[in-house]
Amino acid sequence: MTPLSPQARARDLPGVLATGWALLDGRDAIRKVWRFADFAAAWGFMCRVAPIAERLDHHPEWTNRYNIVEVTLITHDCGGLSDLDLALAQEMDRLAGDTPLAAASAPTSCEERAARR
Ligand code: H2B
Repeated sequence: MTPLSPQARARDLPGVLATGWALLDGRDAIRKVWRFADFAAAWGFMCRVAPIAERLDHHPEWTNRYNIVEVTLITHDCGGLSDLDLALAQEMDRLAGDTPLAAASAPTSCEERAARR
């Protein structure tokens, strides 16, 4: 896999960043944190992403903590961003729909859950 060319980077990256993906410091990668309604919604999202990652043969670095899914996309084979990261980012955005983003990766607390009941 070849890294994103400067031309592709200038053409394609801004649109991805506009949806809430952010470039990391010190690593040519993008990161996004979603805050789902609950664990089932977070896990369901990950289950829907998994076969797409397999089809692309491109796999996210991700963690789940209760309702939070934190994702970093990078192409390990080239040590930075490639077209595959942008393709996977778009698929993940499509599957996440209007799920809100989280500034930090703290899950919903007991208090917040209680307040919803
Ligand atoms: N995923 C990511 N994010 N980067 C890669 O370079 C990568 C991958 N390489 N998934 C694939 C698997 C490679 O290891 C296999 C052998 O095709």
